[in-house]
Amino acid sequence: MNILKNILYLLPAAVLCVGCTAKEVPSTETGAGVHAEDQVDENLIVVGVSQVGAESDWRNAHTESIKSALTSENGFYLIFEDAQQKQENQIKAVRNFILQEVDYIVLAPIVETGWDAVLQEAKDAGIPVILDDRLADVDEDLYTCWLGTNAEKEGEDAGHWLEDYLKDSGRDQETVKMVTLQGTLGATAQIGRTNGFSKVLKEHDNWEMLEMMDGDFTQAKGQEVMEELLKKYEEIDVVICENDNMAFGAVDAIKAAGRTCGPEGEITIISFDAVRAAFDAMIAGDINVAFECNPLHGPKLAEILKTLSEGGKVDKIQYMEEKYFDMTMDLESIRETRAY
Ligand code: GYE
Repeated sequence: MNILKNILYLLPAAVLCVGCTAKEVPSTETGAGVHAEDQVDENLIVVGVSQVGAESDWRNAHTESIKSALTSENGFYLIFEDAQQKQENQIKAVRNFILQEVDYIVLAPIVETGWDAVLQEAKDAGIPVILDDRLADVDEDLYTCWLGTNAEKEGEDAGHWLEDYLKDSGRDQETVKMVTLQGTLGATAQIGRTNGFSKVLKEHDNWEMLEMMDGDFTQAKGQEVMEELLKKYEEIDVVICENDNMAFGAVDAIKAAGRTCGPEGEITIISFDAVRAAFDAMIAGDINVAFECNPLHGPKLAEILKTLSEGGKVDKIQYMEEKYFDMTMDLESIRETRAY
């Protein structure tokens, strides 16, 4: 049976459904976008996804994974909005999804705070919200479930890795001076990695955290912040970079300052994500270790949406599986198996 369903969308941002039949897709959006109407197969699950931006390799892999899972062949009609790292754009996107009467909203909240009002609006409209990647600090009944990474565990694992590394190199009794390039302040991945590492830091009187600075998860900001820290502190033994892209920026800053890093250098670099370029950096001897953060959420997300649309229940919190990689492993072979 073909029933026409009205969905409102902004043409340039929408991933169009080609060759579908049925549901009508009109638009009411104001602003610069082109308004259009489209027909959507009534059987497709209409999903509005509000993505943070394109600030890192991880983020691009995450976007790709979602786009390739939520296709019309798989039973979805995807409306994808890139917020360009601005919370106000995400709030606008969610409000548009509500107007468009999508079946589900998937939100990767840039930071944890500031979502109460808009998520209440989604709830009032009867549209389930799935939080993906990062959490929102809201009442639990404002979202159906959360799929993401255990960033606190990643941070703690990094601390334990450093313990072992210093011990193996006979430096566990020395004073170790470190700095942290933090991700976007207030983002789940930042909060978790900082807190997780801090737990281990507190257990070591000889570990000295000189300063933590916001590098916004980008390579450019990571480099800028590292340049500043190198000028400020003569001795830095360890740099904790809360994602790979900031680590790449930090490596550039360290080299430009005539300093060395990696397993053979004076500064140990710890990173998170383990994207393919991080394997290159580890193989080149620039980064010591990368803690995996798996961005391939698409298939799991599709499974959650299918289950919900069939009236099934899903776990409230779902973590992605993750490992870590360092120079003691066969990085060249592992690199070949990496999907991102
Ligand atoms: O580590 C970073 C990205 O939220 C887990 O965001 C994600 C983080 C990821 O920009 O590279």
